[in-house]
Amino acid sequence: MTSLMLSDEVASAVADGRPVVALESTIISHGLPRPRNLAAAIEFEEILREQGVTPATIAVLDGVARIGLDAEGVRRIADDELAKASVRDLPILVARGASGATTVAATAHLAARAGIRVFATGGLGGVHRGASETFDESADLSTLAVTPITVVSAGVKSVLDIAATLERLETLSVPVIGLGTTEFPSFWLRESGFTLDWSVDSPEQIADIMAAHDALGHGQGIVVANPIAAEQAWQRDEHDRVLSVAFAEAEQQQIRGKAVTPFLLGRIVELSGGRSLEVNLDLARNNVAVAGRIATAWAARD
Ligand code: PSU
Ligand code: MN
Repeated sequence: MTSLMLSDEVASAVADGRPVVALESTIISHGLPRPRNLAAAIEFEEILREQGVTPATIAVLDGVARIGLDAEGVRRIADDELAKASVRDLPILVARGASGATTVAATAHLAARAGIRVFATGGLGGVHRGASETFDESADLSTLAVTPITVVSAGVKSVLDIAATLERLETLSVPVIGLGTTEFPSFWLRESGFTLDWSVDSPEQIADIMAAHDALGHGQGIVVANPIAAEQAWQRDEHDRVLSVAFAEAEQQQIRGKAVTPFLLGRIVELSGGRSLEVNLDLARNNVAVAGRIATAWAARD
């Protein structure tokens, strides 16, 4: 049974030690609206190719975990109604011959299995507000505790509990390193109010840390926090206004449990007149570009 398959392009890049960056499919299937999502998926790959980096977009298609998609595969993650797949869903999809869009957790797991060391996403999953009662914490965190991959993100959305997310990453011994910042970013904004212990200025320094991490026998992931450029960030007062309206509506309409985040995210795009989506696309592009530079620095070490 072929359960995991690398595209020819990704297989040869990994075998030759050339730079490769993994890309997730849940952000395409569930995180961005159609038809912008297909354009974004194609653009993310293009940003990497322009740097001489091989993109490896990951998804489960017809029971095969695919590392590197062809054009039809990319179209499917954007257009088809794919289930959101985290790590625990992978064996079920494979055994049934089914398809799914992989979360950060599932993408990181599969990428690491394929020998890929760098991964770009938009925002990480984390600890949800109210998690002390609901126990709702993304498997992104527990997976990064056991998966040796460097994930570039713009932090986590302010709809999550950022303080608790950072505490959990500390407990799980996952390093969080600011790139050009000493503050953990909050997705649409450069700031969150939470200071990071470590900050570097260059992709080469991240590659140095990855090498030291390996030399020490560490098997965790590394989170690189890459804030959106100041001129691209959402205006703070608009961000605060939209989020407070969205939270108030969720409360009034008694939205509960797993329905809360999709409700909030949908309302945030509507209430901002699409501005939050433009910021989302910009920060994702930036993360892909930075991941490409880290993968290039990493490949240059050998
Ligand atoms: N955060 C975002 N956009 C996203 C996601 C998170 O800003 O699209 C997606 C990612 O795929 C992430 C997943 O891995 O949501 C986390 O979902 P959960 O909380 O159900 O683990
Ligand atoms: Mn959850």
